[in-house]
Amino acid sequence: MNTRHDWSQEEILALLREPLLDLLWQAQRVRRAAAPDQGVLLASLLSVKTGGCEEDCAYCPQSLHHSADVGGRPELDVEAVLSRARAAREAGAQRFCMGWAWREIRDGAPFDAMLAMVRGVRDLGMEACVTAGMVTDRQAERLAEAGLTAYNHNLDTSAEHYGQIISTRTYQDRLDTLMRVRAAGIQLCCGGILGLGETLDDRAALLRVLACLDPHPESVPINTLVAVEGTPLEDHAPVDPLDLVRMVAVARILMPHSRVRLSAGREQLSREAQILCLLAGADSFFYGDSLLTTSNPAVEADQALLAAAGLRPSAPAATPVAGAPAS
Ligand code: SAM
Ligand code: DTB
Ligand code: SF4
Repeated sequence: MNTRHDWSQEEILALLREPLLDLLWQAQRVRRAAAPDQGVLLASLLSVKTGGCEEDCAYCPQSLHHSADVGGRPELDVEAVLSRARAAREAGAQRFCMGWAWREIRDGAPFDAMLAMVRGVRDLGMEACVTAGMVTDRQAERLAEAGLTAYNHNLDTSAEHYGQIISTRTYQDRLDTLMRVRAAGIQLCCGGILGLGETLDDRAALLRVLACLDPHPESVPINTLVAVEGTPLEDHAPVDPLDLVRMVAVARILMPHSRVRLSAGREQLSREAQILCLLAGADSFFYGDSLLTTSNPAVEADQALLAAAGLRPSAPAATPVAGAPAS
């Protein structure tokens, strides 16, 4: 399949505006040609360090700048995190994602603990993902040496709309971190959020930045805003699920080989809307009862969702032989 990195804003806008059934048809064709037998990647999420973040992201309940700041939960230690990772593996997750409410990684004991967590998750035979803000070149290298599979760092919206949502860092800061992560040989997990008051042009612009990265981000999380009380966006209207379906379908068409992940906001979606997203080419979702600070559909409901859609999880995490290093 011809994978492109030169999509124009007009081409992407035209796709976002296509009649829905034509768009779904195209997305499904791309999906089947690119990855005919691939199952759904189940990723579990855990907040290791919650709240008290210096950044002012308007959507986020973990920012110090908002009254919703959810600080006060103790920072988890390596053993606590690994026992949650083991439980996620038992429940069927292939990837374990760990979050820190930091503006940037700083060297020291918490970073050393992060590296131990990454090694531990990999030793369980799972993929490991970290999201912890900005990184230096050396920190990215150390994460790579620890075996980190992917680093999550979202662009969230278009460069034009970004300033309405975050003032404490720039779009370029975000892009610089993405380049450092990539240079260290770690996969990129990078996507955005619908429902931030953005226009269709902003959505197309976000997709264009992602689809013009070469290579494309290996994972593209598509979140819909969870409007948390006490954040500046608490009164934002819910996103129309069909707009999410369109966003997923266009992401699939632009980035045929990337994992497109249904992320925050899935609790607000009916079973049928989620199945439409899967038809539109989503091939991953967050799996487990909670995201970072908000809730997520129950594991049993997600097992039933996969069964109803006739889909299977992608190859389960291997149970490593005792004493053998994870590959
Ligand atoms: N502090 C790090 C950072 O911002 O990169 C990592 C954690 S941060 C919570 C991870 C991502 O969660 C954000 O980039 C954003 O896309 C998403 N997120 C946070 N709050 C959200 C909300 N209320 N609704 C939807 N997505 C949200
Ligand atoms: C991503 O794109 N979404 C996840 C994960 N990457 C880190 C986080 C969603 C957070 C939703 C709000 C919360 O639970 O605090
Ligand atoms: Fe901090 Fe990340 Fe929340 Fe922004 S999204 S306030 S950087 S935890």
